[in-house]
Formats: sequence, C-alpha cells, structure tokens
Amino acid sequence: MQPAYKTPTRPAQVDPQVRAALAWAHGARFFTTASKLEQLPAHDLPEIAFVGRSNAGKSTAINTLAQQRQLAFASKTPGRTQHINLFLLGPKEVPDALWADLPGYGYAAVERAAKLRWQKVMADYLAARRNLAGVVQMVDARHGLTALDRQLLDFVAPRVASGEVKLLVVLTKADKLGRKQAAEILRKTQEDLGELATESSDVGVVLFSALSRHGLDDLATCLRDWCPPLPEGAPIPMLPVAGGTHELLAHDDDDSTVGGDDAPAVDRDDV
Ligand SMILES: Nc1nc2c(ncn2[C@@H]2O[C@H](COP(=O)(O)OP(=O)(O)O)[C@@H](O)[C@H]2O)c(=O)[nH]1
Ligand SMILES: [Mg+2]
Repeated sequence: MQPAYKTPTRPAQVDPQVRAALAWAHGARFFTTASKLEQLPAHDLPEIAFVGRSNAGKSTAINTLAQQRQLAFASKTPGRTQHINLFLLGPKEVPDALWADLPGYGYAAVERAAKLRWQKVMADYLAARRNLAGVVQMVDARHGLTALDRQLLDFVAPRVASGEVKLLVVLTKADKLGRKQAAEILRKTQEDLGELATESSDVGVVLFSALSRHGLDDLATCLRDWCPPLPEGAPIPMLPVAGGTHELLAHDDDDSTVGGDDAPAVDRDDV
C-alpha cells in the first residue's frame, strides 16, 4: 500500500511563523516533576497540558516536537510511578510558557486504587489548574476518541466551552492509515468534538505522524499561537520556581527489571 504520509519535501522557504514555532518547541527543557498537585509551582505563564491514553504516542510526539530523543521519558515498567513533568519554553532567562506532560491513562495492569487516585489528580488539574491555556490530547488515529478519552475531556469541557482552555486532538500514528481512512477518522473526530464547540471555544483536530513528521508544523504552530511571545517591554510575569520536589527528582530504577531490551517503551507514568 502507498503510504499516505510521506516525509514532506521542505520548500526552500519555510514559513517564518512555522520556523519560529519549531524553534520555540526545540527549546523545551525539563523543569520539574510532581506527584501531587500541591507540588506544582504557581506561575503566570501559559501552560499546555499533554494528555493521552497509554501507548497513544504522547512521549514520541513530545520528543518529536522538541527534536529531542529523551525529553519525555519512556520506561519499560508502566504504572510504577505517576508524575506530572513540567517543561519550560522560551528564552532561558524569561521563559514564556510551560508544557505539562500528564500521566498516560487506561493502562490495564495498574491497580484500581492507583487509577482512581490519578483520575482525581488529572480531574483536579484539568478543572482547576491556573493558567491552563490549552490541552493537547493524543489519540491513536486507528481508534479515534475512546470512552476513556471522552471521560477525560469531560473534566475540562466547561473550560473548553467557555474558551478559557483551548483543545487540540492529535490523531497520532497517521502513517499507519491510508489516505481515505485518515480522512475518515479526521472527519469523525471533528464530528465527535462538535458538542464541545461553542462560539467562544477553540477546538481543533490534526493528523500527526512522528515517523513522517506529517502534521508537525501545524502542531507546533498551534501550540505557539496559544502562547504568544511576550511583547517587548512587557512586565515580566511571575515565573515558576521549582521547590519542595527534590525527593521526587531521585530517579526510579525502573528500567532494570521488567522486560528485555526489546520490550516496547512505555511511559513510566501510565495509569
Ligand atoms: N508508526 C508510528 N508509531 C508510533 C508513532 N508515535 C509513536 N509510535 C509508537 O507507539 C508506541 C507508543 O509510543 P509512546 O510515545 O511511548 O506512547 P505513550 O505511552 O503515549 O507515551 C511506541 O512503540 C512508538 O514507537 C508514529 O507516529 N508512528
Ligand atoms: Mg509516554
């Protein structure tokens, strides 16, 4: 079968807006990690949350966006620990946005109590996190939005409907679909999201492939649009300060025991 998404040949002149957005994403760097909402630092910058079912391709998409192989962690022992990882974007001294990588959900082997605890953390985060500018939900293009994905969207739906929080559903692994299938799932997902759309809302869907980089320009541009650079001379907003999480920064030895080297990479933080 002809692959639906070939690596696009780059035009000699890349749209400067796209180039700026890709450069911004490339500057993403790890900031801090938290296992409780109270440990997330307060700040006045826009924050973008990345959510998705376990194995949807969230880590791969974040790493592709940032053009860094290991920015979003993967490990072979899913469900062992669950963290929200924060990344800083923008100039070193005056960052202009944060990305929050939330734990993957729907991993079957996680015990019920841990699942419920994390459902609550995510619900609280999505419903109440200050400065949440947008949510990027990674969804496997072969499956489309599942019941669990919709449940998660319910947590943030009122803020999306009011326009306070923007939403982009990223249909991942588009390289696995033919052109017709891809068009069909795109249409279906847009239809599914129709109920969230209001006059004030900003809800989008994009087909994406980390393999072919299809959709990468659109994804980066959309995220950058959600967090425009600070105008020159603007007062510096309150920046986040990492603190109180030092005990969480000790790395789990979670790559050592389960699965061989060929085991598929799975988030350390799936729930
Ligand atoms: N073909 C293809 N595979 C992908 C793509 N993105 C991720 N994958 C694969 O899907 C699996 C899960 O990806 P991962 O990023 O770890 O998912 P996460 O659990 O959502 O963080 C891995 O085996 C990836 O190599 C993609 O765009 N195309
Ligand atoms: Mg992951």
